[in-house]
This record gives sequence, C-alpha cells and structure tokens, in this order.
Amino acid sequence: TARPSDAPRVVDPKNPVRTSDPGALQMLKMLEGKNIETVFDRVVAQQPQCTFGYKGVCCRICIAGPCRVKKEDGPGSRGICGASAYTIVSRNLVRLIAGGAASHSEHARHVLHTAHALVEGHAPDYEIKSTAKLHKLAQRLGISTLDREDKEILKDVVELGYADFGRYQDRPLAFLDSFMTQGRRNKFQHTNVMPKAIDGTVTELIAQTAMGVDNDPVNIIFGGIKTALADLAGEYVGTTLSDVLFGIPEPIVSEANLGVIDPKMVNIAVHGHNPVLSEMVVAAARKMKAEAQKVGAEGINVVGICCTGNELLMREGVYLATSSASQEMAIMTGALDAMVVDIQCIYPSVQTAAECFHTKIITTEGIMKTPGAQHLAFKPETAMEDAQKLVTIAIEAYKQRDPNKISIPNERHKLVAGFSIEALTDIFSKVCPERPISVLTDAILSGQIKGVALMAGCNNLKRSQDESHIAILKELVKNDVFVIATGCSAGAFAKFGLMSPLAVEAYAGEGLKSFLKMLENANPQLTTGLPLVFHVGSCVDNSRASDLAVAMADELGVDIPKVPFVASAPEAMHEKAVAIGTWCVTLGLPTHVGSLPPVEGSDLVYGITTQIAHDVFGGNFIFEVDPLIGAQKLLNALEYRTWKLNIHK
Ligand code: XCC
Ligand code: SF4
Repeated sequence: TARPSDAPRVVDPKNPVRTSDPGALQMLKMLEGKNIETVFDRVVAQQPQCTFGYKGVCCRICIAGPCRVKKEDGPGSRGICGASAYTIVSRNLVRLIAGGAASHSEHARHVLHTAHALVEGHAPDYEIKSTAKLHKLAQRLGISTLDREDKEILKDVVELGYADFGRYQDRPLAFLDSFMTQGRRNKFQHTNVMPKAIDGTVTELIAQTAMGVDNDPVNIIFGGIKTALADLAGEYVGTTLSDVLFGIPEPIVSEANLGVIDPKMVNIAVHGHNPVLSEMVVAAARKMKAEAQKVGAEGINVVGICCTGNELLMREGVYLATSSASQEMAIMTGALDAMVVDIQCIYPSVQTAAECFHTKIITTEGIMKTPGAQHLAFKPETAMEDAQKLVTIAIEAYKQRDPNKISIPNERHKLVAGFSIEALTDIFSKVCPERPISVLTDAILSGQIKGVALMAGCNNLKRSQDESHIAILKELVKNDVFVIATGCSAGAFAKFGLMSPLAVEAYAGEGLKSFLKMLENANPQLTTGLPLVFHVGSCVDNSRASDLAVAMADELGVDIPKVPFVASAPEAMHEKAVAIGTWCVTLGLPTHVGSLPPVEGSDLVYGITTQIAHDVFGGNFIFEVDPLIGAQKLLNALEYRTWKLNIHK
C-alpha cells in the first residue's frame, strides 16, 4: 500500500533552505560567508538518513544488537532473539512515549516540588497567585475547601499529586480521572489503560519492552497508550499547579520574532520549559533595571524561546524571540547577553554558537549540563537570589559585546496570547452566562464555524521550518475552523504575525470572522481584540486542549469521539510530541502528524495506529506529510462529526 513517506532523502538538494520563518531567513542571509554552522547545515549533512531507523526496524534494546529487519522472510526478517518487525517497531514506538512521559512529568514534578516547598514554608519567593484556580482544582480533586486556609488546601493537593507520581494506587490517577468525561473513564477502565502511577507506568513500559519480555505488538501498544495517559496526568499537574503559583493566563498583548531582541538593552533569553525558574528571572530583571543602566544599557529585556517562552508570554506578556529550530539564531544576533536554560529542546549546539559571540549560556538543572557552559543550580528555596545571580551574569556579559557582530533581523509582530480555558470561558460567558461552552458548540452545530482544531508540536527539519504549521493554519481558518495552538506551533503563528487580530480580516473565512466579531461585541472590556488563532500555552498546556474537548463533550451530551475537535502536529519532533499525539488519539481525536514517526516498518503497527485505534478509542493518527492534504483530512473529519451530531439531534 502507498504511504506518505519522506524517506530516505528529506532535504531537496536543490533547495537546502530549511526554514520559512522570515526572521530566521534574514538571519541566514546576514550569516552568509561567515562560516557559522547552524542546524540547517547539520540536517543537510545527515542526508540520507538511515532507512532502517527511519522505518523503526532497527533494534538496539540489547547489546546482542543492533539488529535490523533486512528481509521479508527467513532469518533476516527477525532480530537475533527472533523479534519480528512488528515487535521491534512497536517497542521502539512506545519507548518514545516513555521518554515523552518521563520528560513532561519531570517538569511537573519540579512544579509540584516547588508547591510543596511553598506549603512547608521553604520557598519564600513563591506565593499562591491564584486562589480561584486552587479552589477550582481542589473541588475537581474532591478536596474540601470549606473554611480552610489556602495553604492547607494546597497541601492536600500536593499530597495527592505526589501520590499520583509515586506508588501504584488502588485507584485511578486523580490528576487524570477527575478531568475526564465519564465515557472516557469507562473506556480507559474497560481497555485496561488507566494508569495507576505516573512514574510506575513509565518504568513498567521500559520493563515491558526490555529484551525478551513482551513481543505482542497489540499489548505493547496498549502499554504505550497507558503511558501516554500517564503523560497527560503529568501535564495536568504541570498546568494546574503553574496556574496556582503564577496565575491563570488572561488575554495579553506582546510581540514575537528575532526583532524583539533590543540592541540598547541587556538581553536575556530564557529557554526550555519550566516556569518555576523563568518566572523568577522575569521578576529579578524587573528589580534590577538600575544595575543594567550602570553598565550603559537602557534596561533589561527578557525574551523567551520554546515553551519557557510560551509560559512567560501567556502570563507576563514577555516577548517570544523564536521557536525550536531557530534557537541558535537568537545567539547569532550578537546582542544576546545570556541564555538561561532549564530542560528539554535545548540544542547542544547553543554553547558552540555562543563561543563565537559574547553570549553566556547558563544551565540551571542538575540533569541538564553542557560542556563549556556555566552551571548555576537553581533551587526553589533560594529562587530570587539565584535569579538575581543569573541576571548579574547577563549584565556583566553585556560589557563584552562586540558592536561589529550585532545583526538583528528587523522582523517582529504584534500578537494577542493568554487564552487559558478559563479566559475563553469567560469570553463565551458574556454571550451565554449559564452555558458558556454552548456558544462554541452551537456555532459549530449551526455551521457558522466548522469545529475546533488544536495545532501543536515542534519544528522538525524533515519539513522546512514552520512551513507546514502556517499552511495548515491558513487552510483551517479559511474554512472557518476555530484554532487553538500550543508549543512551537503557537510560536510559528506568533512569529509570522498570524496571532494578531489584524490577521483575522486577511485569513479567516466569513463564518469564523462573524463568530469572532460577535464575541468581540459581547466583550467590550476586552481591549486586546481577538486573534486569528488562540494561544493556549506551552506543550504541557495541551492539557488545556483536553479540558476544552471534555467541556465540549459535556455540553453536547456525548463523549469526546463525537465532538468536532481535531489535533495536528505538522512538524512533530520530540518524544513528548509522540506522547501527546497518542493521548489525543486515546481521548478520541483524529490526530494529524506531518513528520512521520518510525512506524512504516510494520504494516501491523501502522494499521493499529491509523485504523484499529479508531475502532477502540474513536481517535486515530492521520500520517500525512503534504500540509494541504493533511488540512483537508482534518476538515473532512470535522465535517463528518458535525454531520453526525446534527442528524442525531
Ligand atoms: Fe516541541 Fe513542544 Fe520542544 Fe517546541 S518546545 S520543540 S517539544 S513544541 Ni515545548
Ligand atoms: Fe536484537 Fe533482540 Fe537484542 Fe533487539 S532485543 S537488539 S532484536 S537481539
């Protein structure tokens, strides 16, 4: 059967430019003849990529290997131990999910630890910023809020969170179960994929896929699904507690792309994922303006990269400098004084790039160090002190700037972000206070809008950076889809100026335009206007998308597989994206992926993810590398669901 494959050569030698981001393109032009290496050079150097790895039929799980599936039958069709292609492909696939779940939950554990330190009185620089979120969360989790101090309530929440992480419970995970529809709860129980501990499930999956254990691909994939749900639980811990500590995002104006780096300021990029550190850097920078002025700068400009950038953009309106694939470019402007990193999606090459400039790279977490970079162990207990040290390093570095090396693309775009589900619900409630979500579902049933799409995920240079994100978004909004976005997908829209109210006129279809206008008219207090695409946060905040799907299902009186809601990760790269995509399918969402995971080496595994998943969970993967065909498939899925809802009304 013909499959959408971009293997083995993914880079067209005639067109080696692997980005469409206008800021990055300008930067590449400025770098011409300068002999500076970037990710765009390295992806070309990797071609052609190994076909065995690409298809998922290379096994390195034990050191008798590596084994490759070389033939259709006979001894060469199996690994040394006898593992078939379907075993090898499914094991490799679910181990990606384990990596993703481990990453998200590591991030969440850090937030949980900070909340714990706060409750115990050891983290004086943090506070409960949102009592409203704390109470809402406690009620969800079945924790009493009556006549209790906030800290007491938070203590119980934290204990439940730790319990979810730790040992196997005799109950489903609180941070998953309490956010689901009844239909999903039942489904997860009946199919035996309800995880009973976040850490335990990840460990179990590694054990399940070790040499000589599970070789039934269906059982292995169900193990992967269970782990993807543990990933979602971790994301719920991360998002909800970050909202408690740092506030629920509300509509906020900001700007994006490399032009936000300001030559007159001390520029600090915060890069990675965790708001626990970066929120403090922002607070410290606000306090230390005078110090920056002493060295001749006008002030301190904190800018974000990747999901740390998204976290700060959502809550503080911090500028987004760039997203994943162009992270090195921020350094190459020559005006970035420090890059403070925490965890995940940080290219090891940032230090190499920084060595050509004056930029200081500072790692902050025990599990993330990089040779040549400075390490400052960040602790919630001494957060402000640590953050001030980080800002001081940047101020000192500012003095070393070489004016001859400064070249900043003049690309920057206004945007509106900050659309937590609470913020969206609030906007809908001005139209219908009793049943806010019905504003969205009624518009879908009436045909004014065509459904909801979550656009998520990374950059993957198997595609030209951002090209697929942009192409799919334009196609969806033209066809009146209400689009929410997270992660580097949201970053792409922000950088291209598509997350602005101005883009609505240019790109939205008539139905979407009239829907947004109606919302704006009902919300005169909203001075920011409404954007073409709604930023709901970082990748961990895909839990907010889950919240919206659940709310829509409850409003419509159906389960999620019937809701006109789809997901797309046009340029998925990280293991975390595989985990997210898998739980999207398990929740019942048609989920498009534009950069193929290594599944093509087994027809069986390919069929399970694209078809059988649909029979069991009501969602399925749509692997499609052509963005326009991908968009069409998403539109078809939305149309089918809406049609079915309308005939059953
Ligand atoms: Fe992917 Fe998450 Fe990383 Fe960006 S930052 S590359 S995971 S989209 Ni979250
Ligand atoms: Fe080869 Fe089996 Fe070892 Fe994998 S587990 S490397 S297929 S012997």
